[in-house]
Formats: sequence, C-alpha cells, structure tokens
Amino acid sequence: MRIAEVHIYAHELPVRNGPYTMANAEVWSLDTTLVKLVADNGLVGWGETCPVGPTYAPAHSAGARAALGELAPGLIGAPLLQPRVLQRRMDSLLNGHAYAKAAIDIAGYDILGQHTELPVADLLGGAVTERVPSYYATGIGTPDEIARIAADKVDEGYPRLQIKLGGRPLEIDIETVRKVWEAVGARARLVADANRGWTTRDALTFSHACRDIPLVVEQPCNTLEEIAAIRDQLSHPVYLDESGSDLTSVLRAIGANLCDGFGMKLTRIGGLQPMSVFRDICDARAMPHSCDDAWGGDIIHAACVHVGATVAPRLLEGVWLAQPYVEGHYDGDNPVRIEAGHIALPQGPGLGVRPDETLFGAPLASFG
Ligand code: 0XW
Ligand code: MG
Repeated sequence: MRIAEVHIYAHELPVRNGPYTMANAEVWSLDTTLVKLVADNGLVGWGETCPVGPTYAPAHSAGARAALGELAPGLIGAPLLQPRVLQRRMDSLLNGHAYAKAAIDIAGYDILGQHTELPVADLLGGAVTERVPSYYATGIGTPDEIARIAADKVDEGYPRLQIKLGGRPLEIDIETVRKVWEAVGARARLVADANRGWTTRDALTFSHACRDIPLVVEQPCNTLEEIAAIRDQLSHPVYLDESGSDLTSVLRAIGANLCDGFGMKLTRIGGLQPMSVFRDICDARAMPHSCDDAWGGDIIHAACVHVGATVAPRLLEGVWLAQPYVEGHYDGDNPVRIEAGHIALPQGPGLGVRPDETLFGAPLASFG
C-alpha cells in the first residue's frame, strides 16, 4: 500500500469569542492546513497542522504549505504500511519542518488504521482508556476575569487549568494566580504558563511570591539556557513546552535535569510516530506530559486523543484541544468534543473522523 495522491487544503477557523491571547500572540482567526492522502488501493486518510499564528512558535501556515509542496512530489509511491519508513522518506526530501511532516504522518496512520481495521490508538501501542482528561487554558486576562473562568471550568469538570501569563507587569500575573487559587483551591491542578514571556528575574520572583501555591511553571523563559540558569532556585516544578522542540532537545532536557515534565504538541514533534517515541522516553523516566496541538479542528483533535489514550494515566497531563474556541465540526456525525473536561476516544478504524471535505473547497495543490 503506497501513496498515490497528495492534496493540500486551507481552511479558516475564526476564534470563538476571540481573540485568544498569550504572552507573545493575539489571534482572531487561524489558518489551518489539511492534507488528504489517497493510497493506491483507494483508501483516503486525513492529516492537519495549524500553527497558532506566526509568533507562537517557529511555524506558520504559509511555511507548512511551502514545506508540504516541497515534500509531496517525492512522496508519491512512498510506503504507508511502515510509518517509520515514511518519516525517513520525508527526512530524505526536506530537513526539519516537522510541523508540516506531521500532517502527512497523521494522514498515513489514518489510512493504515482503515487498512488494518484498527483505531490509530491501537497502531500506537493500544489505548489504556476510552476517555482522556483535558485541561482548560485561559487566555491572558484580568485577575478577576481569569479567576471567574477558572471556577467555571472546574465546575464544568476540568481536572486541570493552565493560566496564561506574561507580556505585562509581573504583579498582575501574581495577582491572577493568587485569585485563581482562592477561587478553585485544590479542586484542579494548576499550571502557570508564561509562554517564554518572562525573564529569569520574573520567573524567580513569581515562583517565590507564589511558593505557597501548588502549581507547575510551564515554559517560563525563552531558552533552555535561561531555564537551566534558574531551575534550582525555583520553588515549583518546571515543564517545558516550546523548548521541547524535537526528540534531541527532549533527551537533553531530561538528561541534564532541566525539567519535571512537558507540554508536548503533536505537530511540533513531527506527528504520531515521533510522538509515540516521546511518550515512551517520558515513560522510562516517569515524566508527566500533555498531548496537545497548537490549534486546528477535528482531524488534529482526533489524532491528539488517540495518542493521549495510549499514555500511562499517571503521566498524562491531559489532551488540550482548540475545540471550545472553534465553531462547528468537520465531521458532524463523529465530532471530537470536550465534555465535562474529558474527551471520548473516537471510535472506528483510523482516526475515527471522516471530514466533510466540501467544507475545505478546492485543494490549493494536488500531486500524483
Ligand atoms: C494551551 N496550548 C496547548 C494551546 C495553545 O496553542 C498554546 C498552548 C500552550 O500550552 O502553550
Ligand atoms: Mg504551553
């Protein structure tokens, strides 16, 4: 079974009640890229990659499409039965650009699942649950507003909250986290995510000021070097998100004791195949982590839930989906939805989601 056709589509996802704000990004609408692979036996699989704007990560939608255009001609005839071989084929065609390769990898697994009549979670080692926990990520907001959202989301059933911080006076960040703690207490696990927005001074001041609040600090500063410089002085565990840019940086961070866990994104690491390797590295060192992506619709959401369902429950920090911020679904019959802070594993072979492709219009480019 080999790739016979590659089709690339663009689709706009306006942010419901936008904008969505982080220390280094304010986004009103996201431009997602969908990939349809057609196998030589007629099976069709879908992949997706959707950077959350051009400033969050070294990834942007036009970059994804340029990379896919570079890869696609060389992928015609590539094997679909061996996901690692497909990854190597992509690496032989283009250095880097993991977030574009991820869309091909995901579509390949969707086809492989249909061919074997297995859900993607089984292809990744097997689901340990049919319902994964999610977490709610607030945007940047006033202390009172974020505390109110936090209380509402915990009431809704979310077991974990990620409070977005950074890009403003540190006192407001500290007050925000204090008010959230007063509002929800130990009813949810708390994460303070500055998305690279703090200096080492800010991170130290924050951690000391909030030393009585049990929380995890996520990606406080821009670089691993900055985080390494203050790691031993922080009062809280540290998770890496943006700095866990590939398996090499993950190995380096774990080996040098630079973190206690990760926020991981499926497209950043290059798709389901490298994500399953990341999962197993984390398992070997008892490192908790999430299985997220930056943004997107039902296709990337289904992929995140499938891999999340294969993580040892004590290590799964949750599967974050953009779904609460996205209007509608690609697959009205099998939508991937967060309900009471948890997500049901899609059923059926492959990703378990069949998008209505008329939503995406004509392909931007087709190969094969
Ligand atoms: C909350 N997320 C997983 C989604 C946004 O794209 C950013 C991200 C994070 O943790 O930084
Ligand atoms: Mg993060």
